[in-house]
Amino acid sequence: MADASYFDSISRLDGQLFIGGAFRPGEGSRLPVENPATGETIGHIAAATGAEVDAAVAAARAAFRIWSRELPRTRANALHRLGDLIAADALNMARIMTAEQGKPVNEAKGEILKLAEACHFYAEEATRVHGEIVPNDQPGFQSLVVREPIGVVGAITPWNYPAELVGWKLCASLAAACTIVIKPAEITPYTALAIAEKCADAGIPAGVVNVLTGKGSQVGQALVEHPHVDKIAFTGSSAVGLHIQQSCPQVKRLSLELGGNCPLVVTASADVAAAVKGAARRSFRNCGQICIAINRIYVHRSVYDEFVAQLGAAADALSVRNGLENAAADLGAMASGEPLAKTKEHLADALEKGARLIAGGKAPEGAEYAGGHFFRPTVVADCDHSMKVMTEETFGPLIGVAPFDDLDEAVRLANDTPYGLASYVYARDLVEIQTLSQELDYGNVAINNVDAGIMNAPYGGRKQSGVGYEHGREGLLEYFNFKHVRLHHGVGN
Ligand code: TAP
Repeated sequence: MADASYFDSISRLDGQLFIGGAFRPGEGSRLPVENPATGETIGHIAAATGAEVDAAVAAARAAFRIWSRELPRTRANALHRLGDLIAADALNMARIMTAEQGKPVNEAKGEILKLAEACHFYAEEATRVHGEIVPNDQPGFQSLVVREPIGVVGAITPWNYPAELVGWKLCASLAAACTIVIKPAEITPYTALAIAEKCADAGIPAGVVNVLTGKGSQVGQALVEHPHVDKIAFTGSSAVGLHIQQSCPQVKRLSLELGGNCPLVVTASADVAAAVKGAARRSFRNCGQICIAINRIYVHRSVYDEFVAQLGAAADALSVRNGLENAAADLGAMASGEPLAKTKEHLADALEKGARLIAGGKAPEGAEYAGGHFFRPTVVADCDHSMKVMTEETFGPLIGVAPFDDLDEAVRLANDTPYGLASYVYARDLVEIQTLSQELDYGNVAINNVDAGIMNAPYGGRKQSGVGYEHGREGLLEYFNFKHVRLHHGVGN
């Protein structure tokens, strides 16, 4: 039985909003939050009202005047304190996350510790925001390019990585001297509220960080439309991202980190065992509810049968358990009935169109699974692009596999999608590696590994996978305006 102290944290945060440096009970209606492994209601969030949205934005705007004048080192120190506090409470925060999201506690703890790392990374970056001096054509002039924080950021985040996807926006905002109003996903609000608690404990000044709970179509949309929100940093589906872009009534900075439909190409020269290990990890971790999950795999015909058999065995070997009770399970519950239903729909579609079921294909059996959203890791082979699993984002523990005969065909199939977030390659031949890294039309290409994102390199999509970057210097620059100061000093005239 898991330690239940996380439940006290959830009770303390129940129905609370974090505005102007203090928690307060929300005045709006209550929405239930479910443990996806059991179907039990673990608490309720407040649907923030229009007045509460205004109050949070006003608090962020007032705080911006002070925060943006702080020395970079002061903001860096605050971020370091935040990172230390989060790391120190990682297990409790992980259990909060598992209770609302379903991923096993060890995996959730890994995410919390990566959030702590992000705090420290952005703390260091805060002190390294440089401008530029640009040469002028006339003597006696100097052009300075100065970076100034954008202002108030509205951050809207999904449920699959409830800590990191909030954290990247929070840390970059704080490092850049912006202030932030966060609207986490309706089904995973407590992780964001727990982060707000840590911000208060770290002494981050009142109003710099605010958290509003509620529905995206109401609270999220209110931030998008708010005249005093200067930038929207959104992570979520391409459909909602497009809606935000189209419904934003003012000219406003937007970063949109959207959906994926990520391919893996396994060539004839690949280390097949390594490719199978990578595919199993990046297809099924977090139940495939990852924007950069491998959704579809193209394997050279010469190693196809071997790869399919090994991937099926690897999928069958993974454990699916209640992630609160079994911290080290490979997969927990899916976050809600919605991605589970889509997974089943994509599976039925593939089987109907002639795909071969290799592994999984159903929920695990037994009383432990009766109330939750569970599904076995599933592999289907002999797929083609008439099937949804090969052309749409599944966002579940389902992977489609297809053979290819030459590299041109692999590139064409891999790029045959409106998405452009991440792609993967297993190959040992240098020409194959160079060709694929050049030709794959994706923001991230991982070769002989499946960790496409690291904290100090830019992470972003192209095409319908979004605009803008998180991570790295590029991610931080998303939170600045550039100002050109052209000075006529007359020296050398
Ligand atoms: P969405 O349904 O798009 O929801 C994302 C967030 O937007 C939630 O907080 C949601 O609130 C809110 N929202 C919904 N309608 C809104 C509106 N009209 N105005 C403003 N906000 C609104 O995505 P999801 O199902 O939570 O997450 C899965 C998707 O996120 C996948 O497509 C995945 O690929 C993508 N994703 C992308 C990345 C990167 S880095 N590219 C990373 C992770 C996930 P509610 O929760 O209340 O609906």
